[in-house]
Amino acid sequence: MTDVLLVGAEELENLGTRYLAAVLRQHGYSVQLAAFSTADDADAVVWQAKVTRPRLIGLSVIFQYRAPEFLALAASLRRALPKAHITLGGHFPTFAASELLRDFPVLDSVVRGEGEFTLLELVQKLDAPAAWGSILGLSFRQISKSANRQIANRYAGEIVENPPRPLVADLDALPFPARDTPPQHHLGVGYSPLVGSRGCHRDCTFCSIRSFYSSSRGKVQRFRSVPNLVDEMADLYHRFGVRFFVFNDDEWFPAGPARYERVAELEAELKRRRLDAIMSIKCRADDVEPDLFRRLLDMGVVRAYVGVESGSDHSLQTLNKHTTVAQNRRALEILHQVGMLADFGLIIFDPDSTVEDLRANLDFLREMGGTGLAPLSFGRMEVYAGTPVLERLQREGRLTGNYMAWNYTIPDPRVEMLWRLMIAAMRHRQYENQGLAKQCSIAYYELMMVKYLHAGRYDPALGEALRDLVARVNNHSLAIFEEMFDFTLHEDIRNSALVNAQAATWASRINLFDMEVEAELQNWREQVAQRLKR
Ligand code: B12
Ligand code: SF4
Repeated sequence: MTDVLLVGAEELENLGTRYLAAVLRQHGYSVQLAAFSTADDADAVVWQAKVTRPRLIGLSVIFQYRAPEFLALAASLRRALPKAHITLGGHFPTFAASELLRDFPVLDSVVRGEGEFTLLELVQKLDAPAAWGSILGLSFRQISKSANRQIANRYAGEIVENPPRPLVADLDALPFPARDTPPQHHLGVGYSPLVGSRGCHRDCTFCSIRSFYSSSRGKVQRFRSVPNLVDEMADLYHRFGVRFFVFNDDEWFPAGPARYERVAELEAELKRRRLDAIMSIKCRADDVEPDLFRRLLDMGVVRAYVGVESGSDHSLQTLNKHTTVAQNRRALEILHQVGMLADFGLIIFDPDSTVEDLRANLDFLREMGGTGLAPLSFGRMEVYAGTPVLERLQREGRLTGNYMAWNYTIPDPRVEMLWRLMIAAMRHRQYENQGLAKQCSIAYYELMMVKYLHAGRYDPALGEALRDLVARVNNHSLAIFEEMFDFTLHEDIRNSALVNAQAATWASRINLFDMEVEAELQNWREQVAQRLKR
């Protein structure tokens, strides 16, 4: 029997559940982790629950689009363990706590915001429901003892939303995330996600990070001290041989000149500890400066994901990004000059996109993607719970669906049609894990691993071949996109037979191209794997 079972996506090691587990264990509770990365994992999770018989099961719902899968899992867990307390935590439940408790009687509670100390207090007071009203950050359904185990009666219970819990003021005071199993490996290289900070100093309209943290009292963006961060890196390096640190911070830098001080301190600390490792970070375009990024590359930061978001100044304004296209262009150019892998994604469809925005985005993609220095990533803004754009579209009466999954239509029918054509033809290539774009992205990671961790086995021809292949994929996507753009502007988009026939042609051209290039990419990856094995 265990006290707590924590369930979450494990595409990368889940840091949320690992931080929660570490704090609970520090206070003497036994905790197990379970992976629920796709709906297919449900049976294994239920089995693990039956074997370990936890008193509390916590589900980590950080991705809103997966909420239905987690709720179906909660129902199966309830059937398997009628007496266990089932709670949810993470981004989506934080903003939809009352609705979820109202609509899903299998749930006992929702932990809102940062979960470590709310969950701890809940576990401590699990057998004293009368005391739950004092647990900051908790939402729960108050139910009478007789109704307690009868799901049908649970709808009757009043939903109580306790005041929020203040943010963790000192991240150094948290224990390191629990790493029960060896890290994930790719081509023999161990890699681990970690965070050096929580929160972000900006407030883009499509992002819930700001409201997630600012719904509680405290400073929204907080940093671990450099020695504390490097202690964790050194532990992973020495204990598990981790050589690749993937920073999942929303925004890796503090605002303004403070970023120089933090980088200098980290550089000194990494040197002192002699960690021969590489890193990947996420940042904003206005963080990028040549001197800073040259220094970062020297320290082992080989990849930066830059939140570029748009190639249209109008869209950058409506997204409240506080950056310009010129800054975006400059950031990517600096990264290319410095030689750091520069990944970026564009939200080319949003509730305010116009034909002019689309044109500007296509031009930007051509300029930046034609080089093949990174696979292109572009998509539509999804309206997540807790975002400023959700509030606005709600006020404007523009949303369809419900709190589980909101949807909207772009006012200009040509732009809306372009989005529909794009997703119909490019879904696999752009958005699925096995699709060419994602596979190209992984190939670039592999290139970084040989180049920086096995320099003796690196051949620049490998880099050129990958760049050429990625440029061909990018240019193919762009050529089809241009055709779609012309089609929506000049043809009768109300003629559904014509639209469907054209969509089918694009889809089959993409499939044929992808089959050929996927085989080529596979070849390239085998060569890299061979080199790493030598
Ligand atoms: C790492 C990461 C990923 C990883 C996967 C991680 C994994 N576990 O497998 C990858 C790169 C694969 C990924 C992909 C995607 N991601 Co992502 N990702 C993140 C990121 C950057 C960090 C998560 C993290 O480690 N946080 C640090 C930990 C400590 O915080 P935490 O998880 O929030 O946990 C705390 C609280 O939430 C709470 N809590 C969480 N779970 C639980 C459970 C219980 C029981 C309790 C009590 C409390 C609790 O307590 C924890 C400790 O304080 C977040 C942004 C963020 N800051 O969280 C985005 C984020 C979660 N991702 C997001 C999105 C949109 C995606 C994608 C859909 C993007 C895309 N278009 O493809 C995909 C979907 C992936 C999938 N397969 O389902 C959005 C989610 C928005 C939403 N509301 O749905 C976020 C919030 C980014 C953003 N700025 O909007 N992602
Ligand atoms: S800069 Fe990034 S993390 Fe910060 S609010 Fe904007 S999108 Fe979210």
